[in-house]
Amino acid sequence: MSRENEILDSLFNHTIDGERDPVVALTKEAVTLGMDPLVTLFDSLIPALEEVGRLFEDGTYFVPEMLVAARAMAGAMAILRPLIAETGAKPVGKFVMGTVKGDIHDVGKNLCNIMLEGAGFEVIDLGVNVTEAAFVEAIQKYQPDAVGMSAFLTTTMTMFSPTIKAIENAGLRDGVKIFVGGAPVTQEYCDHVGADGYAPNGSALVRELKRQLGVSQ
Ligand code: B12
Repeated sequence: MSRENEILDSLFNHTIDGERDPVVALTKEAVTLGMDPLVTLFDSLIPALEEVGRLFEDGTYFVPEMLVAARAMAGAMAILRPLIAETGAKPVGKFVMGTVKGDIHDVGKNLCNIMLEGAGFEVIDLGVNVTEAAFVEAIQKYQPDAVGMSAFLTTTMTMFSPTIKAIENAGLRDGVKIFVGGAPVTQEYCDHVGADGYAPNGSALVRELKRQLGVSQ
């Protein structure tokens, strides 16, 4: 087996196991050897994270395993991201993401962002404690295909409704898909607040987003 193929295999396995140091080292070696960053991303890292998402969904993996895998992938992405931007690869879509006002939980949001970026979306992360006005401004400024709101408290998921109202009042609702998520959020609550989509985890978000935007899976 060529060294290139060995690297792709090892990257796949170390990412699934959440071993950030070897993932970073192998990614650097791939770059030094002149391997195409898109091949490294699409033939090894993304399939690994998809496998992690599958292991999570079937109950083999839990949040900690998913988090370390995502962190390992983030280490590789930090190296590859600028190189991929250089190749001029066209992102499949633009996504504005934020944790709603009053809420500072960001781990689930960040995990979604990495999954979205891994799937080829450009993500604009507004951070935590994001006001209705800040969501509206970001939609005006970045003109995303979709916006995501994360909430981890039953007291802050009540911010979805006024934020969606503010987006409607600014005349921006028709041009953007709105996704809601976070630990206490359900499909019923998504329907209740009039959002377009809910997903229980990052990989399900990517799947549902691609479906709604008509991007091939
Ligand atoms: C870590 C943690 C914290 C950390 C947050 C650190 C950080 N940087 O995020 C700290 C210590 C700061 C914290 C603070 C508080 N916390 Co807290 N926290 C947690 C804990 C243990 C884990 C949350 C987490 O990160 N999970 C890991 C991620 C990966 O979770 P996940 O749900 O699987 O994420 C996926 C989905 O949610 C989805 N998703 C997430 N966002 C989005 C967005 C979209 C658009 C979509 C589609 C999907 C999506 O995809 C994610 C990735 O796959 C939870 C327990 C729990 N069961 O959730 C409590 C929990 C959320 N916290 C709780 C509470 C009460 C608080 C505090 C009020 C405590 C206090 N008295 O101060 C404060 C509130 C601070 C604030 N104003 O926000 C309660 C909430 C109760 C409730 N139902 O309202 C929980 C449930 C704990 C409990 N059992 O009581 N917390």
